[in-house]
Amino acid sequence: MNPRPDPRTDGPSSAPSGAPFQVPGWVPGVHPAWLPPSAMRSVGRRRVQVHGDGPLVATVRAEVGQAQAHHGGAGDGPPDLVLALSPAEPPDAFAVSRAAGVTTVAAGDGAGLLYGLFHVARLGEAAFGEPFPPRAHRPAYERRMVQHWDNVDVHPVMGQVERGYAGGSLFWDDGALRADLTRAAAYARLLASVGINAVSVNNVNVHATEALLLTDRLGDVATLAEVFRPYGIRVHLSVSFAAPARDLGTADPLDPRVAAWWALATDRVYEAVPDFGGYVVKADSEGQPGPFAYGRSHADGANVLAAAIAPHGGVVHWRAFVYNHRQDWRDRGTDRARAAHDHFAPLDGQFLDNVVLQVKHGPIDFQAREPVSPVIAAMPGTRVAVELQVTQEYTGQQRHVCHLGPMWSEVLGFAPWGADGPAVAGIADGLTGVSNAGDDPFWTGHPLAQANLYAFGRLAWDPHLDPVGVLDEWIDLTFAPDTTADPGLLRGTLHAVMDDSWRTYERYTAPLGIGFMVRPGHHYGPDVDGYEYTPWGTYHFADRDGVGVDRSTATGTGFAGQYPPPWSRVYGSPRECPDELLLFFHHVPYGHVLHDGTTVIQHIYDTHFAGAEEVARMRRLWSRLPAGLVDPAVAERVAERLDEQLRSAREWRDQINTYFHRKSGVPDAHGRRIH
Ligand code: GCW
Repeated sequence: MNPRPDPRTDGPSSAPSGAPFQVPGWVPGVHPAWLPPSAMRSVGRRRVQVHGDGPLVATVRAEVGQAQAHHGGAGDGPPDLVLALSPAEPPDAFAVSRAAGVTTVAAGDGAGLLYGLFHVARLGEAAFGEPFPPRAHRPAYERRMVQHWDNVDVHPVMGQVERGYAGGSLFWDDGALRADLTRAAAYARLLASVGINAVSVNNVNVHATEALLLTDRLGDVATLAEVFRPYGIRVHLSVSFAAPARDLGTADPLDPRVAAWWALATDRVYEAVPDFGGYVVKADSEGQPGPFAYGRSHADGANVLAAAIAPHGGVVHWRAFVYNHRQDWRDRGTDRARAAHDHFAPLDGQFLDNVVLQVKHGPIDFQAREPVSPVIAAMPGTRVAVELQVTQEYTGQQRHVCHLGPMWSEVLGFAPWGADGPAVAGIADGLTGVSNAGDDPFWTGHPLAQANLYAFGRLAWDPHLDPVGVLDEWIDLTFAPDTTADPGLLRGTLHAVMDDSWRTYERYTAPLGIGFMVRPGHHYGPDVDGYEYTPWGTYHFADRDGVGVDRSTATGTGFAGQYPPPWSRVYGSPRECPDELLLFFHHVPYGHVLHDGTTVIQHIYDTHFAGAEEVARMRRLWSRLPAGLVDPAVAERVAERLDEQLRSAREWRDQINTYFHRKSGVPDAHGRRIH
């Protein structure tokens, strides 16, 4: 083994004082998520050698030391596990092998060594069994990013964390950086253990106080960077496109004074945070300022920031979530789904190399069912990151179990040019996920929602992973089933409750891809017409004859034509369109027959009865877990949330069924109770 310096992370040291790095401890009263002491047991029981230098290697040493202190190590003698830097591996990557009783992790740099260590933890005892040849592990994407919609000040409507369902922010508390960042440090460790290497620490809606992070409050950003650095995570900042206007009275991206302003501001950022990751920008979107105010394009807008940050090696995540949120509901020609493609596809090739266009996975807004955004396939000359919403704004707000791994895996596996062409996973340059974590004792409100954060990280590392396998990893680490009285029952119950929970959620909420039907504002619970006559562009157009949005090219808004073939044809035809997206693409009569032979109206009734029943079953299964099989605090929190999920699922069922029964006058073929 030939240890070499760690080029990517040999920058600011993790321990400026020279004190050895301390692994963040378990915080009393806080659930350890997927890294309880037992998760590191296979490592901690063994003799381990760590070779190499650099801040992240120091973190690996500290992790090994802590695990051994906890599990007794294995005394003197030849090593069972060798973790070493190796010039043969690229940055972030590692290879793991086992021969002659020694398991070896050879990593390209300190980050790779850290990921290799957590990989061994995931393997558990299997890492120390039969010999196996080197297996290479390389992340699919250079940047695997979690974004926070955390406000510094408590926002009068959105609170401390916009769309946060897990208590307060891990970073900010009522206007100030938290004095105690112990939880943030433990969070960094959790994220790194699944391969996350970038985090943005404030909301994309940048309000007055948050705008100061870029300038007057850089010290706060530097402090957070110190917390994340030992785990190889770079800090990014959401900034306001209008930031220069405070000094210059303009933010026109083509004004040289504006370019100079960004260059100077960015130099100062890097003085404070030498490994700063970059900017995240929501421009011309839902009231945020942007280049349109100056008659400039989004390429002009993104490039002025990108040029300022390029010399420092930073990136700009520029969001494609640009649409008219003040449209007239009477105007059937305007289609929100079209907006991102209309705005961005013509700009392909015009963005600087360090701009990453960040595209929500669907064309509308993180609904439980949407087609994959056509923007992803339309920008071959642009770096694109797919944005996923780990926080469950539209998927039950962490009161409902809704395991999102299977949905994300479908998105990542979608092949825009048909089965012979590449899939989203291969087209994208990165994944970003809006975090679901906060200062709640379970991190995510619903303890089972931890699995969504886990799955996001794992899919950002390898988008081809099987979501059921990922859930098993999470179960093994979090619950250590093998140490319980009935491993099969525990694992089986978790799978039964979680595996299909996204489809269950879909069944009892808005039908056949139509989306929304949520209560306006907070977006929890049903309200079929809640958004129907609003300016937000999210309509279902139900009348006595039928429901759905005609987005075909032949007779509708033409959105289906934004896809390449075969999807432009498939989505454009009510006959070929997949059932689950029928109402997203077509307005059809209630009697329209789906591929499975049922009518649309009967499908609505059937799925809503079935979805609510499925939740009742989930709740029953959970209540049958014998006491002691899971931590009582977890058992109780999950039980409470399942009670609420059942109440809410029945509310959804009854409102949706009643609404469509009254509209259509068509009775349920099975004569079930509709109100
Ligand atoms: O889903 C919507 C949310 C907004 C959010 C916006 C966005 C941060 O309702 O709260 O704002 O998307 O993604 O910018």
